[in-house]
Amino acid sequence: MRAIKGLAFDLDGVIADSATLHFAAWKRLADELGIPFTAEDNEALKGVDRINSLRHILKLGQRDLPDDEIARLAARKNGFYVDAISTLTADALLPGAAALLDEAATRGLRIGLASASRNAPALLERLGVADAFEFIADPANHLPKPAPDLFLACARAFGLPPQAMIGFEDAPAGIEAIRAAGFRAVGIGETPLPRADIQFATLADIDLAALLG
Ligand code: B16
Ligand code: MG
Repeated sequence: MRAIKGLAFDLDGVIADSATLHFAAWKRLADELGIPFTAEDNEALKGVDRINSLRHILKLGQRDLPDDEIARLAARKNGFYVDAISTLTADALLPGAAALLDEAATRGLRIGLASASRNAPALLERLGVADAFEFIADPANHLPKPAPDLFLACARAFGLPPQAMIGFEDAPAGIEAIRAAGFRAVGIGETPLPRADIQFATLADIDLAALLG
């Protein structure tokens, strides 16, 4: 087996405790539109990019809207979300995130971010971990998950083959993206991710030496 030399992390639900903030922002928009939207409905949106998330909610409400109205609503949701993250601090890091990033850096691993969120750079700054990431894949320039593109961009940036990379994800769409990229897929969170190679409840449960071995 080829040695692992690089890690690519999802952000919301893996590094940052921000998935609940995305849900709250979508819920507020759905309420305004009179579309019933539950935490269970929200599971299908995890890791899904902004416009496709909104299209999913509109489908739940059997609404068909013109593209300019969809763009306006997506911007409105983003305003709610940007407000919500504007006051976050390192307290919003998920358990084990800071320690794992530190240990990975100490071991000389390359560290990239493969998030669908266009707010990722701002959120990393708020969390105080922006400097831990050598590369941030830009979702504006890549196909959304479950396409492998965001993860492959990390491998390419590091000049590493997919077999030398591990991806970390909390969402089914993200696990599919990691698999399609040819990385090893580590699932994070309590919700079962049967397509992951291995799953941990949080990053704090990972023994990095064992995972690399
Ligand atoms: P934005 P991840 C994803 O981030 C979130 O899981 C998903 O809920 C969100 O819709 C998507 O980012 C887009 O975020 O609206 O901020 O561009 O999990 O891929 O880090
Ligand atoms: Mg996620």
